[in-house]
Order: sequence, then structure tokens, then C-alpha cells
Amino acid sequence: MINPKFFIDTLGSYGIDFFAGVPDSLLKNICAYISDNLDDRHNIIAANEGGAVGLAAGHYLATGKIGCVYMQNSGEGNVINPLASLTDKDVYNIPVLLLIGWRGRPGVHDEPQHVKQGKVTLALLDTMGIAHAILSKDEAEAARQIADAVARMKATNEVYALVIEKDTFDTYALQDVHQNDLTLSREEAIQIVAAALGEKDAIVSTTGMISRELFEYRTGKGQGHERDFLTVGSMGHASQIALGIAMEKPNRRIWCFDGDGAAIMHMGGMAIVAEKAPANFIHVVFNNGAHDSVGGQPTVGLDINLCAIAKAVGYKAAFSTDNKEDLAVILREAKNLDGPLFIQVCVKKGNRKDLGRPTTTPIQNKDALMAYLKD
Ligand SMILES: Cc1ncc(C[n+]2csc(CCOP(=O)(O)OP(=O)(O)O)c2C)c(N)n1
Repeated sequence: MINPKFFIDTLGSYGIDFFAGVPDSLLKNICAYISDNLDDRHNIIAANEGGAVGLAAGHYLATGKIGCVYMQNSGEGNVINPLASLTDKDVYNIPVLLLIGWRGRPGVHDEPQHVKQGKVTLALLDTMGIAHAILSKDEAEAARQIADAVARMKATNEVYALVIEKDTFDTYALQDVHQNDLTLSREEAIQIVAAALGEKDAIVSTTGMISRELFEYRTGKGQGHERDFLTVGSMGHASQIALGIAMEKPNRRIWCFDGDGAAIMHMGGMAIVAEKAPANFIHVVFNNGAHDSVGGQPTVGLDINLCAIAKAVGYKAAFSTDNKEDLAVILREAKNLDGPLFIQVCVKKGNRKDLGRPTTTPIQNKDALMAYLKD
């Protein structure tokens, strides 16, 4: 395995000391090392992976130095556009080093949302004309690969990708853990909101622990899962899925259970919700200021005013709370209000260690929800 310090020092020896990206569970150790050892001008957790490519391009324009973008392969979709129309040699020809965590690698068991992306990870790079290597787990060989990658980027000014398999980096535990002093757990908050739903309501929940906690809540109550669309992938798009449903089902309240990282990833969706203004839409953001599901790296969620943003784009009302008593009051009040409504619930980081995963497949989930929405 590769020691994270060795890897980052090797990149540093070639002048690569600017990082931007969206964290990934598979890159948890390297992301933690970067967080602890680079200041916040040299490590920017971006809103989405495309934004990270933009940051690396800007860094290059200002310094002539190659930047590094870290991401899960699910972020390939978000980077294709800036790779094709910004960094590509047919456009501005700007070098960037991509570090791509390879979830769903064929032959390695992974969750359903990673299977397709895992199959096409290398093919997408090939189609984009991006040279790449699978990073070796042997330090000496990895150092040779980095030397090759840098030589190539310097000679051609083109993007290069290092694809990272599971268990490539040694363990590194984040020292600079951003704790918030919040006490309500996300799971408890989810249970309180889910329990307040009307009989005909439906939920679209975002990727990661939020959907897993919602699934377990239903199981624990002996309920079916037909009212919940558990968006296992497609990070940042839950509010738009919910909007699509809400506009066609005005007699049902449609709830979006979002995370701060996901809401920020495609925050523009909030403006579209507000402009379409479905009265039956409620957007709940469980804000722990972190990408909790992939290692707890910070988001700007608790540093910005999400309620003010919701109000400014035109949600009918916005509420914020960090405790169950007020949450219960807000939920009672919300019943009598027209949406779109925005509710921020500030929660502590972390999850139950024995939290399970949905036992239904995505297609079973879709079929059950569509049947439920028909009545
Ligand atoms: C496009 C994309 N990039 C990255 C990921 C990896 N990923 C899965 S969950 C997650 C964090 C979600 O954070 P947030 O929405 O704040 O919810 P939390 O986990 O904190 O409850 C990330 C980065 C992904 N699934 N898709």
C-alpha cells in the first residue's frame, strides 16, 4: 500500500501542491492527509467535481502549476463538460491531474449505483482522450507512474488521470476533525420528519446515509418502502426528482430529504424549485456541515445561510432548527402552509455503526413508488 505522505510528497516534488475535489470513501485516507497537511488555499473541497476542474484550471492560469482534482468515479459525469470544453487540447489545453476513486470495479462487489459507473470508468477516459494509469499499490512503481504522468502533462499540457483502486492507500486518520457542537442526530431528525408525513405524501431522499437511515426507519416501524424514492446515486439531484413528481401530483405533499453536501453540489436546483413554486413541495436539508457518508470531510453547509438562500430564490418560507422540540413545531406549522417550503435541520455528524443498507433493489424501489403514486 502507498503511504499518503509519500504520495503527496512525491506530487509536491514536481510542484503539484494545489488540490480541489469532492471527497470519496475510497480516497478517505488520502483526502484526510491532504486536509491535515495543506492549508485552505491549497485544498478546496468544491461544490462538485466540475467546479474542482475549474479551480485547478484557474490555479494553472494564475501560476502555471498543475493542480490535482480528487473525486469518486461517480463524479466523472460532472467533469466531462469542463474536460471537453475547458481543459481539452482542442480548447484551452490545460493540464490537470485527476485522482479518481474506482468504485464498482468489475469483479469487485459494490453497491448498485456504482456498478455501471465502475464498468465505464476507464472507457469514459479513453473516449475523452485522457491518458491514464491504475495507480500501483507499490510505492516505487507508483513513483514511476507519477513521474510518467507529470512528464506527459508537461510535454502535452493535457489532463492525466490516476485511477485508484480500493485499499491503495495506507490508513490515515484525520487529525483536524471539524466537530460541530450540535446534539440532534441525523437519524433522529429523519425519524421525526418521516413520522410527521401525511398519508399520501412521498419522499425523495438523497444519496448516502440519509436514504439508509430512512430505509431502516420504515423497516423498524414495519412499514413498506413504497413512499420513499431512495436516490442511491445522482448526488445533488434529489430536489429536482422531487420537483418532477410534485408538479404532476399536486394532491400529495412531496418531501425532499437532502444533505448539505448534495444541496450545495447542485444548488441551482433550488432556484428552479422556487420558480416552479409547487405548493406541495417541502425541502428538508439535514445539515451536518459535512460529507458525512464518505468520511466526514467539511462542506460549507454550516458556514453559509441556506435559509436565506432559499428565501432569496423564492421559497415561500424557510425554517431552521437544531432541536427536536422546535422541529416538531415547525412540522406542525408546515402542514398549514403552501410551499415550496425549506426546512434546515442542523444535526451532529456521525451515524450508527450497525446501519444497514436498503435490501430492495433500485428497480423494486422505483416500481413500488410508481404504483403508490398511481392511486
Ligand atoms: C457526483 C458524486 N460525487 C461524489 C459522490 C460520493 N458521495 C456519496 S455521499 C457523499 C456525501 C454526501 O454529503 P451530504 O449530502 O452532506 O450528506 P451526509 O452524508 O453528510 O448526510 C459523497 C461525496 C457521489 N455519490 N456522487
